[in-house]
Amino acid sequence: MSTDGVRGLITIDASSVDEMKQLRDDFTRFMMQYKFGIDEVTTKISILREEFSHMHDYNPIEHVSSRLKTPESIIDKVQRKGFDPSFETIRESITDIAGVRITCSFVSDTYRVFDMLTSQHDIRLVAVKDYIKNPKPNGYKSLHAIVEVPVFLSDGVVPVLVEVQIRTIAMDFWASLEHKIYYKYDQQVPQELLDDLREAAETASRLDRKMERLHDEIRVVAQPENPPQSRPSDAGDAVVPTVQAIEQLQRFRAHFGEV
Ligand code: 0O2
Repeated sequence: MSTDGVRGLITIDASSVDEMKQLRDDFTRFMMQYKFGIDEVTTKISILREEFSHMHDYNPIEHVSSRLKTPESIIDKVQRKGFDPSFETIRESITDIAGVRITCSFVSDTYRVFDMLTSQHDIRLVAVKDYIKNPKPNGYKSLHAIVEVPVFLSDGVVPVLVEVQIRTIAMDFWASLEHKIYYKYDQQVPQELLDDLREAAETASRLDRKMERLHDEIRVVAQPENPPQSRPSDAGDAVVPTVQAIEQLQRFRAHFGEV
């Protein structure tokens, strides 16, 4: 080994190692709470999605994705914003550690899903930013909600903040392209491209309005006598009783009434 290499080594005493281990465990526990917060919210959304499909023969949710901010990017944000690096301060001031994105077909669905989710009694609505009604100057549209959900751990319950973004397919398409362009140009996007993006956002909004109008018209005109059953999952299929099961239940009830 070269002497340069030896000189480069840092001596870490036992108490520092213990301190690092403790910090790693605390940080892992902190991150896990947000992961469970995401699990709670995505489970709620899956239930709403499946129940709505069965009861209304219509699915307002196209796609759901989630992301957990990495520990590195949390620390970056803490440094950038000059926050105190304690877990308590991070918990209070960084509200997008856990993120869930819901993509809907139509604008009205975004508000419907928002209402269905935020009206649940164990969800606390902390903040709302309605960039659909009030788009950002660059054309960005989305409905943002910070919600607090209870996460039940072995030693108690922890309230966890989750950022929920709800938008249409068109808004999502625009936002992911804009995000890529922003990074490609290292945030120095040429004015011409910014103008094109703004125009594309207006085109996306027009498309959203047109698709919703068409959808409303189709629903009024085509009310099939036997609408096809939606099939969200294999397990979902099992909840719809067969004709035989219904007849059996009717016979049983009639017999029960006679006894
Ligand atoms: P990522 O990787 O998607 O999480 P904050 O910056 O979070 O402290 P802010 O800006 O008040 O606070 O929050 P806001 O306005 O609710 O926006 C937060 C998130 O919304 C962003 O997270 C993006 O996901 C999305 N967003 C907001 N504005 C835009 C936009 O103009 N274009 C696109 N493509 N997305 C946007 P992050 O952390 O930036 O990114």
